[in-house]
Amino acid sequence: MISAENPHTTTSVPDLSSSHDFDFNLVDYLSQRQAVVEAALDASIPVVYPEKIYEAMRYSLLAGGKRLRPILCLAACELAGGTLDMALPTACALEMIHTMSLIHDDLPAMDNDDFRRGKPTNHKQYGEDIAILAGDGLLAYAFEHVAICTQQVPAERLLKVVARLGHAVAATGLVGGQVVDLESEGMADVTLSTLNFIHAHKTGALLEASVLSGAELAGADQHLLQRCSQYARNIGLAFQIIDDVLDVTATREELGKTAGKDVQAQKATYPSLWGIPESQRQAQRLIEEAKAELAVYGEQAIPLLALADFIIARKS
Ligand code: GRG
Repeated sequence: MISAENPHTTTSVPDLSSSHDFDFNLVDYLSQRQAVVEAALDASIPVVYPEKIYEAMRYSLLAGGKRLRPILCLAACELAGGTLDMALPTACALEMIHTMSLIHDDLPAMDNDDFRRGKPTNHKQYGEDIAILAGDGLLAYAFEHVAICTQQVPAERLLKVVARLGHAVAATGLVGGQVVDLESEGMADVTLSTLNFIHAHKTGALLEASVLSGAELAGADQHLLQRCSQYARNIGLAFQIIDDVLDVTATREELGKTAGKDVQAQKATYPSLWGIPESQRQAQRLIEEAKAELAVYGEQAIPLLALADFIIARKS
């Protein structure tokens, strides 16, 4: 859970409580929503035989993290007039998918990282064989969880959400982004359009699916889905720009993972193309545009507006 007061956290929340025009406390909102998500995730995967694989799945799933994807999903569902209960299984599934992508990303065959969310990576703890299977187990279970546990949502809406999640994970999403990322490593001439492709798929696709699935579960109309999509694309890109900046400026303790990894792996990043000040300006512009998309919905949109601010103010 992220909380400035929680000494076990690997992340910290900047004080945004007074930086917003509305009577809305983001720190309180985040810690309440994180508590809801943590409890649901904890309950979602009990440990049964063969215990080792369930423990490995839970090891990474319950290791903290900002829980941004589930929180975006819940907030979008509420914006569209739905309830938390309608979206909670999908919110958990998004975190399962995100966590499995981190487990596989950290493998020696990919980014080869030793630390994640302030702990040894899954393969360091359980070995590569179990880490691969823990990722596979989380991915498959995410879809089962949405299909079995979602209630009060018509089946045709649920089907759309399942298809959307699949699209975000497949070669049309995370997998495609990861492939181009791996191919681009060490190349000196990575263009802005390739960098945008990598991150729109590797990072943006799941963030967009988080917002859109939440809205879709509540039966959002095309107009709202369109605005949510533009909001999510903007925050997704801004999120990655800030991720790249933090890789240069933050410490391992703040990040909960190895810092300076992009330079070490000779990866093209937004700061390497633009420098840090311009990267921050671009991220700020994207966030302002994201907020403008949803500001028309007034008070209902306040949590999503504040979450957009959080994306650039975060320190981890
Ligand atoms: C999805 C089938 C399948 C395979 C995975 C490895 C891979 C293919 C894709 C890589 C995806 C990846 C790791 C993208 C990086 C996304 C990103 C910016 C992660 C950091 O997210 P935060 O900051 O992390 O939200 P926390 O720990 O807070 O949840």
